Amino acid sequence: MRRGLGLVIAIALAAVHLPAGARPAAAADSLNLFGWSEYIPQVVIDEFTEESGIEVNYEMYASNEEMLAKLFSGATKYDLIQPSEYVVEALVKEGKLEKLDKAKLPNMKNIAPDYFGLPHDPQLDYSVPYMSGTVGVVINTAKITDPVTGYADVFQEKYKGRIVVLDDALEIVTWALHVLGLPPNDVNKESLEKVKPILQKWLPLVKVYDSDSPKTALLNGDVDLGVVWSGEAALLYNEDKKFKYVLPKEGAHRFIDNLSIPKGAPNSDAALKFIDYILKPEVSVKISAEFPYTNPNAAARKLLTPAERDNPASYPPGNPKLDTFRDIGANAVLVDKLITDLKAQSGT
Ligand code: SPD
Repeated sequence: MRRGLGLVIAIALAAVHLPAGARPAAAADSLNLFGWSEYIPQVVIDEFTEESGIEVNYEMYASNEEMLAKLFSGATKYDLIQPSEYVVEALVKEGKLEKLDKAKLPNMKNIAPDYFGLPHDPQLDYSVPYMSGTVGVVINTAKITDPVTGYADVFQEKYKGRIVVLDDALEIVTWALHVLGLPPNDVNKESLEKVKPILQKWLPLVKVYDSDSPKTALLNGDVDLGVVWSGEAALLYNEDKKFKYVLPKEGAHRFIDNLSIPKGAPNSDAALKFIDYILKPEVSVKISAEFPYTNPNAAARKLLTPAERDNPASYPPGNPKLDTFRDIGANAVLVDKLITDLKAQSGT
């Protein structure tokens, strides 16, 4: 294993407490799916099982790093994972993903052309886009009346204890990079030194860290603004139009979460069947209905309701062209350490 990903995995492993003993081997007609929380509707899984006879064991995670740690611990042999683009890039480099048998994925024709040719997997040989999205600012406009147009507006002393943010070290670091006018992939020892004083001011203002369901603290009124996944903001907007989503003026990025088969997956055929199943437009729209991220399936997009298509968090007006994260190799360890240390210092 090369140094970059090896270190990422090492840091991730150190953070995870594994259950004693490995799990029993999966039955032949089963699928061990390891995906993001709040992302794959149960109805989609149930209907897949009904149609295919394949039982799905679904485990969830809240960050790419958590997923990598469990994947490489070997405690469970996963058949299907849901890595973001920069993790696909790292896993491909390391030879850790199965090449997809496209003959078994006829519904790949539904993927929109702009998801091809991207640096992490230009021909989609190892990954199939599941959903994409942005990370931005959400504001409860019934409570916050001053304009909030970016990160610097969120992290103000007057909002101390009223802020929710994603519990994701890389995300947080890139927000401070943007404020400094640095590109989000410019992550190294020097740039981390530069963002440190900014983050030292920001983190003590945060009330809630939540990557699973940051909308909950906003809906409950525990906080009034935050920096969250676009799909979470879209759900808030559906609930109440007082929740406004803004792409930060300092800069934002687009993420693409994918389905990929880890090397040596015991049930890779079942995994391919699941991928092709969710690529059916009538299935894909069910995912959009429950988790309104940006749907990369062009055929499914045609089936969205006008309200779904007009949700500004799911489909930002003007369709801004945003960069995606790249694999930052061993610098991921520095990112993790910086945020862990700063959180400890700030008592959050
Ligand atoms: N609840 C699903 C959230 C998925 C967010 N994935 C984005 C990763 C960005 N680095």
